[in-house]
Amino acid sequence: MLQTNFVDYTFENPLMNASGVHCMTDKELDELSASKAGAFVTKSTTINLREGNPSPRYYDVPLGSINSMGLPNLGLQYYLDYAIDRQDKFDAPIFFSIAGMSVAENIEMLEVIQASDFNGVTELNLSCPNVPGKPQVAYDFPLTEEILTKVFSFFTKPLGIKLPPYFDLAHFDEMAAILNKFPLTYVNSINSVGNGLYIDVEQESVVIKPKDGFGGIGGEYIKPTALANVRAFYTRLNPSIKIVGTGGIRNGQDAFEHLLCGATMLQIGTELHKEGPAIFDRIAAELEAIMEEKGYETIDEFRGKLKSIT
Ligand code: RRO
Repeated sequence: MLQTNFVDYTFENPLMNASGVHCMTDKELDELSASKAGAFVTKSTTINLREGNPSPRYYDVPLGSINSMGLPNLGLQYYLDYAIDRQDKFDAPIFFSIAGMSVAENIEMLEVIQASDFNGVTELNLSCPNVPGKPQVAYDFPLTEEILTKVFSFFTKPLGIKLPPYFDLAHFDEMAAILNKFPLTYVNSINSVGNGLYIDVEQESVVIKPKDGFGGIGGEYIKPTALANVRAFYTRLNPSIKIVGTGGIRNGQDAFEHLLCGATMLQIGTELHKEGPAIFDRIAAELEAIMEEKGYETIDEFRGKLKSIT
């Protein structure tokens, strides 16, 4: 049984798309809602429609993916209309991702969401690595605290934040201390590992056009970093702040590992892009088989219970 309690709702299973994959249009979003996924999240949006970076801007490779999409999206009103129209028809809460190009743009979008009838969960993306000239916000710790202070001065609906990967225990400590000051619903770790470079040796060339080939890395490459970030925040954050685990989930075992590290919901990007929404049937079945073999009836029996070597 994969049922998962989160934001006062029992999801059929913890599986979702990661924002950016299969969630740009109403057609893609409807396909996710019709899939086995327990929930889904919309493409990170800005106030106005954006074309994003020039193509090719997403490239699948054997061990993962590299992308520099550049935040293409159909604009705040498109996704808000979609979510408000669908929220009464779907049972599960809808996750709504925003990624403003400035603090002011994020605040403006959150004011619109706060005043709207939207009753789902908002995911504030502070970790887009791909807009030229715009550093990943959550690598700037004082700025992150300033944004959250502004946000929670008025925003009262459930809110999670999407973080970039961190690579140093001091950074986990410092970021967790900031996040613990706020009534966050969840922390989503991790976004793609920013600004990697993949090379086509035959062509002696990069594989994506924007930023001379630099882009966010996803998939198998990043699972150990994702697991470390999930574990680090699970062991440092107030228990009221849940963890959404994202990064390198390709099969039931990867999902099990994220849950063992403490994740409540699980998001899949690269492998969803490779396989399409049928992936959720496969991973749900594989996770259930692992649980059955281990004698677990519910996820709560093992969530977060990763053992140390004593
Ligand atoms: O659109 C993108 O280029 C993008 C975003 Br907003 C993000 O948060 N993470 C990513 O890998 N790509």
